[in-house]
Formats: sequence, structure tokens, C-alpha cells
Amino acid sequence: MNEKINVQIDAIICEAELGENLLVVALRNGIQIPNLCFHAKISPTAACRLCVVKLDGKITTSCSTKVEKGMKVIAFDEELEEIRCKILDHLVAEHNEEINGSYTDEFKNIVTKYKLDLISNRTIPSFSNLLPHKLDASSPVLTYDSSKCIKCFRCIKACGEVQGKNVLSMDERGIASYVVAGFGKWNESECDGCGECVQLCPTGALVEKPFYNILKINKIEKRVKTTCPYCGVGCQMELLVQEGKIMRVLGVDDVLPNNGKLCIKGRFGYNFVSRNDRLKVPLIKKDGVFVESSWDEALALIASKFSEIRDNYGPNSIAGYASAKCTNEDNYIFQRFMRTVIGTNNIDNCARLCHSSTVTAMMRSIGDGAGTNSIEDYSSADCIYITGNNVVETHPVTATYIKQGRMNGAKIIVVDPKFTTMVNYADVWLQPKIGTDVALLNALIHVIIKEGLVDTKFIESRVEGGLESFQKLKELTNEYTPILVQEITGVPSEKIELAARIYGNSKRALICTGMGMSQEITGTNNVFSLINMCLITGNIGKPGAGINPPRGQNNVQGVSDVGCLFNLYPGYFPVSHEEQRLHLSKIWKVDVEKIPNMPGLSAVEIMKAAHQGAIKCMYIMGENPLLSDPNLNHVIDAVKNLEFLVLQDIFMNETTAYADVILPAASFAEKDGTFTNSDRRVNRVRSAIDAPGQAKKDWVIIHQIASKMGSPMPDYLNESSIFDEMALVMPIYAGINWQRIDKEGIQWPCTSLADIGTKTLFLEKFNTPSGRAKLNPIHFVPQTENASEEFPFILNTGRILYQYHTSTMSGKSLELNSFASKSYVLMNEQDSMRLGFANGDKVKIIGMRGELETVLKVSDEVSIGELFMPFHFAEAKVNMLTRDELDPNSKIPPYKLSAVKVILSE
Ligand SMILES: Nc1nc2c(c(=O)[nH]1)N[C@H]1C(S)=C(S)[C@@H](COP(=O)(O)OP(=O)(O)OC[C@H]3O[C@@H](n4cnc5c(=O)[nH]c(N)nc54)[C@H](O)[C@@H]3O)O[C@H]1N2
Ligand SMILES: Nc1nc2c(c(=O)[nH]1)N[C@H]1C(S)=C(S)[C@@H](COP(=O)(O)OP(=O)(O)OC[C@H]3O[C@@H](n4cnc5c(=O)[nH]c(N)nc54)[C@H](O)[C@@H]3O)O[C@H]1N2
Ligand code: SF4
Ligand code: SF4
Ligand SMILES: [Mo]
Repeated sequence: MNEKINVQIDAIICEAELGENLLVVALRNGIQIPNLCFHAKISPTAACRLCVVKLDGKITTSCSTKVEKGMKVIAFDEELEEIRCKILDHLVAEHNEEINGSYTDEFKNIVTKYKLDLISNRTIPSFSNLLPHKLDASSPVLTYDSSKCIKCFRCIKACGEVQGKNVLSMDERGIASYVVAGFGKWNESECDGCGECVQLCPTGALVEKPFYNILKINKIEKRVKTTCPYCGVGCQMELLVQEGKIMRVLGVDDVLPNNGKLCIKGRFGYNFVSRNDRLKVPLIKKDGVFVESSWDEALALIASKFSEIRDNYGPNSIAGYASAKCTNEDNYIFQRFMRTVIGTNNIDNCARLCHSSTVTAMMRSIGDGAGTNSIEDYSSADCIYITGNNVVETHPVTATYIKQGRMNGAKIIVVDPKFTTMVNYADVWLQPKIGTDVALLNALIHVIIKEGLVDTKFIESRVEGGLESFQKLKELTNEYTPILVQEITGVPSEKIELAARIYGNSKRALICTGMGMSQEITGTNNVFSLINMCLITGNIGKPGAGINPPRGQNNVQGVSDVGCLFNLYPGYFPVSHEEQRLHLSKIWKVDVEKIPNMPGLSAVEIMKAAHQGAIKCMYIMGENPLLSDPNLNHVIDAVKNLEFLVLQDIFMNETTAYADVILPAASFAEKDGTFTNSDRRVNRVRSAIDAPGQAKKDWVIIHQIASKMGSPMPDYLNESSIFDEMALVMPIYAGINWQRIDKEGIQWPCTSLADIGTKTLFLEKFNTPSGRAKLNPIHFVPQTENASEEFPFILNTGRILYQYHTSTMSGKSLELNSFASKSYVLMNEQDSMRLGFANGDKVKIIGMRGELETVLKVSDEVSIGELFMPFHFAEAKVNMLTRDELDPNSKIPPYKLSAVKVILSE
């Protein structure tokens, strides 16, 4: 921190830091110097010149002045106010003053403040009509109208500096200048619709398209601060509600994790909430068709079926999927219900399909499975190693911090078999063959050791077995020479050496690891190898260095924290932990013997057991396994085999068709609670509107089933009291309550009310029993499924920016769909030429377990012999092709590697 100094602005003595921006200091101290082109999130432009002040008698712009000791500033006097008035007089003359009331017009507000809304006070007649104007309405999400543009550059800098995209620039000169996207038209540019430029536009030159003619700022009934329901970044947003409907979403400035930034899904992907096809009444399947029922009838049926199956076949014949889309409070009640009312640990959530291998490896080697750092660390690291993570598309706001890091000098290494947008920002792109990461990492470690880039002090003081265990890793990796590993991975040896040097020489290297590492049958081993590299270079246990798996779903961190796992109670206590079991029995007021203490079955195992008939009944809350689970043909048979299936969702989806009862749930916008994000931050979720029809909050539904089954849960006053109970059984949440996270979330562990939470894990010791981290040397083993003569391609699956998972939410958004709404498969040009296929051909993809039809896109984003398909689209169910063979350590399925063939469809 810089030296604290005092500066005098008019009569006020202001505290400031040496070198701080003068305008910022003034505004912070309540001195409202007018400004338009300035915004705290971007560099000063000094274009509008409204913020002029007098310094030593000279007139200068305050936004471009740094404060110095003893500075005396005049911010308001007659001369300065006259200058400001003149500037505004000029600006307003060339400005189209029509406003439709759908946005807050900062410019108009200042004009009014200077009484220039009265034509009689102006000296220059309006000539806006005479100017050439550009209108660009080609983007699906926004419109630009140069007649309202004051050329403040805020949008250009929002796109470039805040989002790191640089789509916008200024065309023409002087009075005729206007903002242009790409080479001309917005829809042909690289704009991905994040809306940052709109949020920073002070005049309404850039406006959002949705509800433009309906939304009226002065008719907004509520502005509700909440957390984004899509991905695990956990962006803080404000929902603007008019006539009971969400009409706009804004990013909330000045709070982490996003500091006002959003991506297109957060900003424009919310119309699913008020769709007419939301589930509104309970449905019971009678003679093969769903019939509307009362809540009473549906809950009574569920209670009697759950009880009957539990009593006939035992509690372990029932299994539940909790939901990473639901709140901590919903999920905590779900696992309490499954454990104490049903009596089983057969509980899991989609983390199993996602980062379970990462978590397993991290738990075993460093004692915790959550990201070790904070999102803002990306902007101060000196190296960022991104592997198997398409971060620009899947965690877009995290990507903005990474790009910021790059602007601040960080070196970027991307490891991905497929091109991702982050490659454009990378110093090195390693493009290994799918499933060869262990070999690649062993080679990186080999080079790091060979070149003396090892941090022996760190190894001695913080690694179990110190240099002796390091020696074992050294011996094992000795054979993984870059030349040999080039053979295995296809990555040129020089690139391996270059990446190893960059990582090994960094003092603050962050790892960002995703599905490409975790979703393999070697998933746990992949991450062990990654942690080995991290440990021998001492790149963990300090700000800006560590390992961070950006968590997928909005609340996948939380659903696991609160114990929706087959082997762990809330707060990550193993189910074998007798002391905790006793503690739970006291809090839950049930006999300790009634809390199951043997691990249950995991997600994919549950489906296998259903297939074999051991699981008879499932309760699925907010998951869509009939599109997202691997080997779908097997899953279809499994769910058909169930005696009773309850689905609790906000929409009909691919799984509801197989249900016996469907329960309508309230969405994120209709409930209160908390989500826990990627950097362990517990954020508030707040109800903004009423749930449609008879839909109920998820926890309330579970609570009512428990009552109907004769095992009522406590009468919680509200969701906040559920949270307070969670804090009693989860030491990592013990110091958190709703009051404390009202303004900004707190990062766990937070163990007491005095604890401010934890930005960086393992500063002093690791969370293992010894307090030291463990190296786990691992040999590369080839995959169990490989390309063959019959199935010559390896299919990689994953995500795109504009759709989310099984598209139940994102697919209902016109805006998102207008960017991408159709299934496709990417194939390298050399393969397509060899096979005589052309772009746009309809193709059939056939594997050992199933087949599908889709459209071919010829692309140099994938290597020869490899294909890529997004899994979002029900029209081409990718998981017909994937395997349910599991990583033995974490039980994750290998979604990223299936052998297939491609033929033309008739
Ligand atoms: N837009 C959008 N955002 C999302 C989601 C969404 O559905 N849509 N889902 C959320 C969820 S739940 C999750 S888990 C995250 C996932 O976010 P990501 O981890 O980014 O997930 P994917 O796109 O599945 O895969 C990431 C990358 O792994 C690469 N890969 C494949 N095989 C290998 C390999 O063998 N080695 C390496 N090093 N890389 C490989 C793929 O080519 C791909 O680019 O995204 C979250 N964010
Ligand atoms: N091929 C392939 N398959 C994959 C993956 C891959 O990379 N490739 N990735 C895997 C991963 S990482 C994941 S996380 C899974 C995701 O798989 P799923 O979790 O099955 O996918 P979602 O579409 O997110 O399903 C969430 C469901 O919750 C509902 N929902 C939303 N909000 C609420 C709510 O408040 N209450 C209730 N009750 N329901 C709600 C939605 O309508 C939707 O039906 O997919 C996995 N499948
Ligand atoms: S919407 Fe986002 S990407 Fe598009 S121009 Fe605006 S800031 Fe740039
Ligand atoms: S980055 Fe994730 S949390 Fe943030 S707005 Fe986008 S989808 Fe929502
Ligand atoms: Mo995920």
C-alpha cells in the first residue's frame, strides 16, 4: 500500500494514498465533481473534460491527475462551472435527446443538473439532425445508435480493458466519429454478447435489446441483488423487476467475485424464469400419461411409496441425486432427509461427473478439494497454466481476470487437444493427444528437475518425506524425456521444454484445471501429476500460486460442502467419523444408530445398481441424467427398471418422461438461500419474484415429504435458520451467517464470527494429517479405449459459451439461441477430405454403445483423428456414445474419450 497523505479539495481535507486518482479521491469524499467518460473500472480517458479542477491556478482534468502530498485543489468555482456548462452545451447540441426511459441516462442527468434541459439556457442550437448517424441493430442482444453517443470511450474500454476482448474501436474522425464492432457490423464481429459495453454506456447509445420498449426505469418495482444461476464463478447480479417479471440483469460493481462483470448467460439468459412452460403443478403418471394432481395427493403418494420401498427392500434400495443448481439450504435438507428419514448414504450430485477426480487427488495430496486461491489472484500471478479447461467459454468472468493477469505480464500456458479462445492469449499452447496428460506432466517435471528449477526448501519444509520422496518422483520421471513424450503426446519436445521453463521459473504460478483433466479414467492420476509439478516448484500456499479447478455449476461447491455425497457428511467428515456422527445425531435429534455410517453408492454406480435391480427407487432433484449421464442406453434401461422415480425440477426435461411423479420447484429467482462459488465464497441468493403456479421451494417440498412419512423435520423459521444449523455441523462454515454475507460473500474456511474467511489455502500448513503435502509419482498408462480400424476417431465432448448443460435453462433464451442452438461435430479438414465429407454434411456417429446424427463442421480446432461435440443438444445425445467405465479412485466417467466412426447419413 502506498503512503497515506492528505489533500485539500475545496474546503475539505481528504485522506488519500499517494499517487491515487484525484477524481476518485474527491468522489469518495462526497465531492461530486461531474464526470462522464470516467468509470472506476477503466483507465482514465479525459475525453469529456467535465471533471476539470484548478491546481496551482491551472485548469486540468482531475481524472488524469495523481494526488501528491499537500495538494490543494479547487473543484468548484464560477469559472469551472462555466467551463462545464459550455462543454455540456456543445455536447447536447450534437446529441439526439430522445429517450425512451428504458435506461438510466447519466448524460441527461448532468445536463439537467446544469439546467441545460431548458432550451433557453443553451447557446448552441441543436444540429443533431444534420449529422450522419450510424445505427447498428445487428447484434441479438444490443443496439448501437451513434446519434446518442458522446464518444466517451467507456464502451471501447469496457470491452478491451474490463473484458479483455477488444472488439470495439472508433471509426471516422471528429464529430462524425462513431463506435464500430470488428470490421463493421456487430453480428459479424467477435462480440460474444457479454453486455459490459452496455452496462458502462452513460447515455443510451448502447442499449439492451430485450424488453427495450417495455422496460421503464421509473416503473421498476424492485432491484434484487442475487447470485447468477449458471456457472460456478458466482457472479453477483442485480435483477430489475417490473410487473412481477425480471426485465434486466446488471452486474454488481465493487463486490467480488465479479466486480460488475457478467457473461452473456448471466446478463441475457434469464427468460427461462418466466416461461409459460415452467412446471406449475404436481404431475402423477397414471396409465402412462401425466395427470395434474394436488400437492396433497402427490406428496401422499411419494410418502407411501418411499416408506413401502424402504420397509420392503431396506433403505439402501433408495437413492437420491441432489442438485448443484439448488441452494445450500435446499441441499442440506435433502441430505438430512436421505440420511435420517430414508436412512441411506446413497446420495450424490453432479460433482461426481465433474471434478470428483480433481477433488480426490487434491484431498489425498494436500487435504482439501477446493480451489486454493481467489479469483482476483489471476490478475497478479506471473504464470497461469490452464489445462483441460475452456475457460473463456465456461468461466467467462474468470477468463477476464486471466486476461488482466496477462496484461500485467503473466505468461499463459494452455494445454488442450482442441483450440480454445484462450490459445489466442497464450505464450505456449501444448496440444497433446486426448488422454496423455500424465506423460506430458511427467516430462514437464523431468525438465524442471533437469534444469534445476526445483524449490528444495519448499520440499524440505512442506512435503511429506522431504527430499527422499522427491527422489522417488525424480527417478520415476527420469525416463519421461521430452523426446519420448513427444512420441506419446504428439507435443513437440521444444514446446515441452519451453512450458517447463516458464512454469518452473515462476514465483507465483496458478493452475486452472478443468474437465479435460478430470473426466478420464485416469482423472485422479492426471491431477496427482499436476500437483506433483506444483509442489516441487513451491507454487502453492501463497497468494497468486496454487491449484484451482474452476467449479462447474453455480452451487456444485456448496452441494458437496453440505454433504450431498455418498461418503461424506456435511463439512467433509467421512461417514466413518463416529464423533461427528454423534454430533449430528444431537443436532438432528435422531438416534445415532439411525444415521448410516457406511459409504453409499456414487452417481453412476446408482444407475448401474438400478440396472441390476438393487436400487428400486430414486429421488432426483434438479438433475437431468437422461441427457448428462454417460452410456445413455444403459441409463434408459436402468430408470425403466425402477419401481418408483420422483423428479423435482423447474421444467420438463429428458428425464421427467420416465418419472412416476413430477414436482414443480421454485427457481433461483424465487427463493432465498446461498450458493458457494469456485473460490469457496458463500454468496446470498435472494427471491425477486413469485414462483409460478403452485411451484414450491425445493427444501419446503422435501420438508413436507418428511412430515408425510411421519418423520417431521424441525419447523425452520426460514432459510437463514437452516443455514445456522449448517454452521453448527460444518466447522468450515461455522463463522458465517446471513447478516455477515449481506454485502459480500465470505470464503470458507471461516471458523468463528471473528474470522474474515480465507482467501488463500495452506499458507502455513496443508490439511493432511501430517500438515504436509504428499507427492504421488504416477506412471503413464495408455487408455483402455483406443481408436481402432472399426472406430478410427476419438470423440471429445464439452461445452460452448452460449448453452448450458442439457439446455433446460439456456435453450429457452432467444438471445442465447440466436448465437448457437444446433448440434454439430468438429472434424479436422484432412480427415474430412480423406473421407470425402464437406462442411454441413449430415453425418451419423457410431460407437460401441450407441449412435446419433448431427451436422459436420470442418475445423482446424481439432487434431487429425479427433472429433469434438458439445453435449448440450437433445437432438443429438452425445452420451449415447460415451462410456460408464469409471476412474477407480473417484468414480468419474471418461466423457472426454470415446472411440467412434463417422459415416454420411442417408
Ligand atoms: N457455457 C457454459 N459454461 C459452463 C457449463 C456449460 O454447460 N456451458 N458448465 C459448467 C460446468 S458444470 C463445468 S464442470 C465447467 C466445465 O468447464 P471446462 O472444464 O472448460 O469443460 P469442457 O468444455 O467440458 O472441457 C474443457 C476442455 O477439456 C479439453 N480436453 C479434452 N480432453 C482432454 C485431455 O485429454 N487433456 C486436456 N488437457 N484437455 C482435454 C477439451 O478439449 C475442452 O476444451 O463449465 C461450467 N460452465
Ligand atoms: N458428454 C458429456 N456429458 C457430460 C459432461 C461432459 O463434459 N460431456 N459433463 C458432466 C458434468 S461436469 C456435469 S456438471 C453434468 C451436468 O448434468 P446435469 O446436472 O444433469 O445437467 P443440467 O442441465 O444442469 O441439469 C440441471 C437440472 O436442474 C433443473 N433446475 C434448475 N434450477 C433448479 C432449481 O432451482 N430446482 C430444481 N429442483 N431444479 C432446477 C434444470 O431444469 C435441469 O433439469 O453433465 C455431465 N455430462
Ligand atoms: S457485448 Fe461484450 S464483447 Fe460485445 S462489444 Fe460489448 S463488451 Fe465487447
Ligand atoms: S461467468 Fe458464470 S456466474 Fe458469471 S455471469 Fe457468466 S454464467 Fe453467470
Ligand atoms: Mo460440471
